Order: sequence, then C-alpha cells, then structure tokens
Amino acid sequence: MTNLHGAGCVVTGVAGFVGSHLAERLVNIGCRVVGVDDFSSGREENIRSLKDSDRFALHNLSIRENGLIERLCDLHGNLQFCFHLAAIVSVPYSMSHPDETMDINFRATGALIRDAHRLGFKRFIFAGSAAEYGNDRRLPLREAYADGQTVHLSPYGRAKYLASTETAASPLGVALRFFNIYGPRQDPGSPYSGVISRFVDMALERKPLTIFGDGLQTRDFIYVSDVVEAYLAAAGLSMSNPIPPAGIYNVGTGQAVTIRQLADTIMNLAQYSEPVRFLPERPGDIRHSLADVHAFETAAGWRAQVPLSSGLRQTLLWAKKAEHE
Ligand code: UD2
Repeated sequence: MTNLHGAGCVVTGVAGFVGSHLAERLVNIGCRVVGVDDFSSGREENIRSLKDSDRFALHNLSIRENGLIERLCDLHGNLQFCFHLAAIVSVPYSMSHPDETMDINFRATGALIRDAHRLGFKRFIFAGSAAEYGNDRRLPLREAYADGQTVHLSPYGRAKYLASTETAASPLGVALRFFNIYGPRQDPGSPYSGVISRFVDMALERKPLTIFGDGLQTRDFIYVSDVVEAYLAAAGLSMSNPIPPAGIYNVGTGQAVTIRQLADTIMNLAQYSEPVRFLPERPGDIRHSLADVHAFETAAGWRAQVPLSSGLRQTLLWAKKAEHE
C-alpha cells in the first residue's frame, strides 16, 4: 500500500469536468495537488472549492510550456504522480485544426512523460479515449483492437491513440481509455456536448429531447466518480487495490445502453414526459461502443460501481442546483 501522506500530484486540465473531480478527491485523501490549466475549455467555477485548500496550487499555463514539469518540481518539490488530462476536447475542432490537435494531444504528452520519467515520477496517467478504436465493430472493444491498422475518424482519435501508445511504452505510463463519461460539471453548451448533459439540460428546461437517428445506437456510459477511482487505482493510490503494470486499459462499465433508453430514464427521473424529437443521424457518428473491462479489473481490481440511474440522479440534482446559481 502506498503511503498517501502528502503525495505530490500534478493534474493537467485541472479546471475541466473530470480534472476538477479528480483534484478534489486527491486533496481529500491527503495528496498535494499542483493543478495546471490554460482555461481554453476549463472553468474557474469548477475549482472554486479547491482554491481554499492549502494542499492545492494552480498554474494558469499551457502544457506546451517548455520545461513545465521541471518548473513545477522546482516550485513545489517532490512530485510523484502526473495525471495528464489537458487536451483539445472537441472532435469537430480537431477536424478543422489537425496540426494543433496533434501538437497538444500527442506531442506535448510525449514531452511531459519524458520529463516526468527523468525527474523521477512514480506514475504518469494519461486520459485516453474510446475514439482510439475508430469505428471498430468487434464488440466489446478490447485494448489490443486499436493498433496500427485502425482507421481513426478524427485527428482527436488519432492523437489520443498515438499518445496512449507512447504512454504505455514508458515504464511509468498508464493510459486509461475512457468510454462515455458523464456527471456534474459536464458542459451541455454545444451540439457536440455529451448526450447526457444535453438531455438533462433539455429535460430541466422542459424542451423535447432530441435524438439523432433512430435512437437505437448504444454507448457505455461511465459516471465521473468511477472515473476518478480508476485514476487512483492506476496510480496505485487506491487503498487495497493491486498496482497495475504500465499499459493501456479500458475504463467503462461493460454495459450498453441505447440512446432511447437513456432518454426515457432521464425523463422519468426529471418527471417530464414530452415526446422526443427525432433528427437526422449525426454525420460521422459511430453506431455502437462498448468496453471490455476485464483487463483493468484484473490488473487493478477496479470495477465501475455507480449504476446509470444513480449517476443520472446525481447529475440531475447538480444541474437543478446550477440552474438556480
Ligand atoms: C464521444 C465523444 C466524442 C468522441 C467520440 C468517439 C463525448 C461527449 N463525445 O462521442 O468526443 O470521443 O465519442 O467515439 O464524449 N445524441 C443524440 N442527441 C443529442 C446528442 C447526442 O441523440 O442531443 C446521440 C449521438 O448522435 C450519439 C450518442 O447520442 O449517437 C452519443 O453522443 P455523444 O456525443 O455523447 O458521444 P459519442 O460517443 O458520439
């Protein structure tokens, strides 16, 4: 078991949806967190509660900053874990800005991991994505299916794949391939925002939920607190779990849900029953996505705990509260 007292952690993308939840949890278990964000998509309000903690420091910097890790080590001393979440997160943006996406989502990651290794970090955990599988139809998706033959549907997917591969090649590297993450703080703001954040927003505004296509497409939705626990397990910071070897691991629930079922569940929980609106299928959408979760279960003893209905209830509660703030 790792002694948690004062373990020093870098979290890039700390003001993002997932980064802020991860940083809160790390601070709560007694770690020191050095957060980095350039606020290109992160938000101040996500880290409001962290700012008062004497175990949290924030740097408004890009991950492309030369010598970033060394500078943070000079300022804060004894840093051992790097959780690298900062990235261009929009797939459409990656299509119109492929070079910038490669630079930030792939090359900058390589530089960070090399520096972390040189400076004696214990672990470097990278936020990979189900987009690394392209449109592979062999479900459930196993880690080995993404390889040199995979056709990626966007520079986002390609860059995540290259960065995961480079991470896993390092002795301290663990890449977690996240399926569809949802939960409080996910921004419903654009047509490409996560479907759950959009449906929750529409249900609370009493607007019809919009389904692209026939709604029989499926996804593997994972709640943000399960994702945070997966990060801790990957770092060896989970109390009783084995420390997984360097590598690439899927993080999902292993359960497929149709978009129609999802819409019904959200409307039920929100006590709202307007008929849904069917719109044309979204160009480039994949039909089904489902994680094979055995590898991480075996290596780290991790398994998703939060049932979809509970996660949705929490998300709705948060969104209702946020409406009134
Ligand atoms: C996810 C990622 C995307 C990329 C992709 C790779 C999110 C938010 N998006 O896209 O960035 O990594 O995976 O596979 O994690 N839908 C509706 N109505 C709506 C919104 C969405 O029917 O108002 C449908 C959408 O057409 C899709 C499904 O819901 O079939 C899920 O959409 P999504 O954008 O949440 O996630 P996904 O898996 O398409």
